[in-house]
Amino acid sequence: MAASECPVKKANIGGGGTRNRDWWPNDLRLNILRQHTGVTNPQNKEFEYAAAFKTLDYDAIKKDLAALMTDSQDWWPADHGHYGGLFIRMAWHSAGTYRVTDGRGGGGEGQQRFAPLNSWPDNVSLDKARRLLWPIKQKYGNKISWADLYLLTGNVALESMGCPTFGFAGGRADTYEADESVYWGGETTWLGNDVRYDNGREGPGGGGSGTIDGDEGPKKGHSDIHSRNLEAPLGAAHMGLIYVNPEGPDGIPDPVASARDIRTTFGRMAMNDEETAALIVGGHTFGKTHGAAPSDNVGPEPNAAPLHQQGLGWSNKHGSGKGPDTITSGLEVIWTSEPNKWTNKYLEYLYKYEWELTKSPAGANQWVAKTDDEIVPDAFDKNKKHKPRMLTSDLALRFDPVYEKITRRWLEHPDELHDTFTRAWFKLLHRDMGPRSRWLGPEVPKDVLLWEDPLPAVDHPLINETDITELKKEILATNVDPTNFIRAAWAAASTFRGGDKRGGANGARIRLEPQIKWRVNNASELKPVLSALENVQQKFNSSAPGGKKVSLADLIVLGGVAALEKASGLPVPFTPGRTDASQEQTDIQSFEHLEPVVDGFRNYGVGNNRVRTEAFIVDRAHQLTLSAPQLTTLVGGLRTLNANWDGSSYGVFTKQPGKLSTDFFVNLLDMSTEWTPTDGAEEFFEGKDRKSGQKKWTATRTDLIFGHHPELRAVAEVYASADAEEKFKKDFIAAWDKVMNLDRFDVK
Ligand code: HEB
Repeated sequence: MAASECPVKKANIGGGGTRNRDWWPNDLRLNILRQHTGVTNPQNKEFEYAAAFKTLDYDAIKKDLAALMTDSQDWWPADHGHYGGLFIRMAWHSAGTYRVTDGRGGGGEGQQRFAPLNSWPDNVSLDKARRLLWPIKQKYGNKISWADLYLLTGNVALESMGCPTFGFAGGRADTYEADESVYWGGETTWLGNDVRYDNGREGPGGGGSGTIDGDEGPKKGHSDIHSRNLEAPLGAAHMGLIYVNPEGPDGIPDPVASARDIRTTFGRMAMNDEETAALIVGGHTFGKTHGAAPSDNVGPEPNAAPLHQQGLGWSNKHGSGKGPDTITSGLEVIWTSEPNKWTNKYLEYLYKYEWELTKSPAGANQWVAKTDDEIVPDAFDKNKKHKPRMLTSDLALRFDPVYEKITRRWLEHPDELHDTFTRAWFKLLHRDMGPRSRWLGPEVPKDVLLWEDPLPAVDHPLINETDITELKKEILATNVDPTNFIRAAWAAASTFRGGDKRGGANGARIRLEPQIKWRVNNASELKPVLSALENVQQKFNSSAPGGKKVSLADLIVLGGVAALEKASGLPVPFTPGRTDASQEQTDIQSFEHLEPVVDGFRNYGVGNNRVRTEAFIVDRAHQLTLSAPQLTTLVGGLRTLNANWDGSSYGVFTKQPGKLSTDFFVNLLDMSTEWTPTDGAEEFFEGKDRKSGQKKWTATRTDLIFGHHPELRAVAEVYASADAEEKFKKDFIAAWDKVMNLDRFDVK
C-alpha cells in the first residue's frame, strides 16, 4: 500500500504515525490479554447481565419480535412481507462462526456489531437486519444484550413461520469492542483462501477435526477441491464467509465437492452429518437469496462506508437499491413456493426435479429446476412466478451419498427432520455458552444434552471448614510428593477455555478418556495422585443417605490448595461444590479438541515455523482469561513450584524447587547469567555464569520470553525486586484461585 493511502501513518496526533506493529509485525501480541476490560465497557461496575436479564419481560419482547416480522419498513422492505428469512440468517451467521477446534467465534459476545464481522462479505444486508431490531433493543435496554437478541430473534422468526423450536436460553453478555483474539485466516483479500488451503492439514483423527498446529510444522497442502485440507482451527472455506462458497468450492459448481467442504466446515462447528443436513434443509426452507444485478453496483462495506451512512454499508445503486433490487450474495434463488412457512417443500423439490446449471442476474452459478412449473411466488410482484432454484451447496444434500441417505429419509418423515433441525439449531445457538448454570430464561429445555458437557447435581451437604482442614491433612499425609498435587490440579483446571467456556476442573474429567491419556498429563505420574485422592475420598465419604461426601473434583483442587499452602506458607482459598461426571457424560471426540499441543505453563511442547512457542502461551493465557501480569505471576510461580509436566528443570531457576518464591524472576534478570541456545531452532537454552563459564540453568523459549518481551519484562522486574516477595505470593495465589474456579459458573 502506498503511503498516501494510509493517512493514519501520517497523522501527526496521538495514536498516529508508524506504530510498533508496523515496525515489528512479528512481535508477540499481548493485546488479546487486555480486551473487554472496564475501560471499554460503558456499564456500571456493578452491572450484572444475568441479573438484568432476569427482569426482562420475556413474553412481551417475544410478542414485539413476532410483530416486527411482518412490520415491513420502507427503508428495507420485507421479502414476501416477512423478515423471518433475513433474521434466521442473521442469527445463524452470528452463531455460525463458532468452531469447536479452539472454542472461539460464535454468538456469545454480540460481535456481529464489530469489525471484521460487521463487514464480512458473507454478512451483506445483515447490517439492515440488526438495524431493524434497534427499536426493540432500545425499548428493553440493558435487560437484553445484542448477543441474546440476535439469537432470540432467529428463534422467534422460526416460531412465527410455524416451526416450533427446542427452546432458548439467554445469558450472553455483550462486549463493546472488536474481539482480536480469533484467527480468521492469514489471507489479505476478502474471499481469498490461499493461506488456509496451503497450510491445511488434517488434525489427529482427521475428518474435519484439527489442532491449532502440531509440532511437525505445516504440510504443504494443495488446492484440489476434491482432496484439499482446511487449516485448523478455521471453520470456513474462504476469508469472510461463515462456511462454504454457495456456488461450490472456489466457485466451481460441483455438488459432490461442495459436500466435502460442507462436511469439513460444519464438522469444525461440532455438527455431524445429520445435524449439518438438517440445518441446511431447515434454514433454506425459508426466505430467498438476493442477486438482482451485478455486485459492482454495491458500495463499500460498513467499516469502509462513508460517515453519513451511519454504520450501514453496501449501498446499492441498482434501481431502488432495496426490495426487488436487492443485491446480497449475488445469487437469485427462492427455494420453495411458501418461503414463510415451515414445510417439507425444500426436500420435495430437491428430489422431484432435475437441475440445470444457470447464472443469476449477477452472473453467479446457480441451478434451476428442469420444468415448466412456475410455482414460486415473487417476493414483491404478485403477478410474477418463478421456477424452483437451488444453490450448488443445496444440491450437495442430494448428490453426496451420505447426505442423500439422510435427506431421502426425511422426505418421507418430515417429523424426524423437524426434530433433528430444531435440536441442531438449539445446539448451534448455545454451543458456546458453557454449562447449564449459565442458561437463563423460561425456555431452557429440560432435556440434558451430551454436547453441554453435563455435570451431575450436588446431592449431598458440602464439606465445611473443619472437613476442609481435615482433608488437607489427609492429603498431605499420603506418600505423594506435594508437587504432584499441584500438577494434577493445574492439569485439571487449565483445560478451561474462555471461548466456549468448556473444560475446567469440575466434573473430574481428568480421570476419564480422553484426558487421562493426554501426553501432557503424564499418566504415569498422574494416576498414583488420583488413586491417593480416591483413597482419601473413600475414607471420608459416608455411605449413609444424606451423609458427608466429597467429590473427587473437589479433592483434586483441594490437593493443589494443600500443596500450595505448604509451599507458600500462606492460606489458599478453596470453594467446594464440584461434582464428578461419568464417562457416559463425556463426549470423548469433543473433548479431544481441548488437548494442548503446546502448553507453556507446564513447559510442554514446542512451536513451529509459523507459531513460535511463546505465542502458544499467550493463546492459552487468553483462553484462561488471564491478564499479562497474571500470566507472568503464574509462570514464575509454577516454575519454582517445580510443576513442569515431566518434572524437567527447564525454567526452574531456584535452589529450592517446590517452594513458592520469586527466584524465577530474580535469576532470570540476574546480569551475571549469559544465555545461549543449545539447539538450531533456538527452543532450548543454557544459562552460564559470565565469569566462571559454569552452567547454572536451562530454559525454554517460554521461560526466556519474560526477559525478552518489554512488557513481560516490566512485570518480571516488579516481581524480581527486593520488596516483592509478599506481593508475588499473594498475586500468585489469587491467580491460581482464579484458574481453579474459572468453570464455577454455579457460584459466580
Ligand atoms: Fe443459507 C440465505 C448460503 C447454510 C439459513 N444462504 C442464504 C444465501 C446464501 C446462503 C448464498 C443468500 C443470501 C442473500 O440474501 O443473498 N447457507 C448458504 C450456504 C450454507 C448455508 C453456502 C452452507 C451450506 N443457511 C444455512 C444454514 C441456515 C441458513 C445452516 C440456517 C439454519 N440462508 C438461511 C436463510 C436464508 C439464507 C434463512 C434466507 C435469508 C433471507 O431470506 O433474506
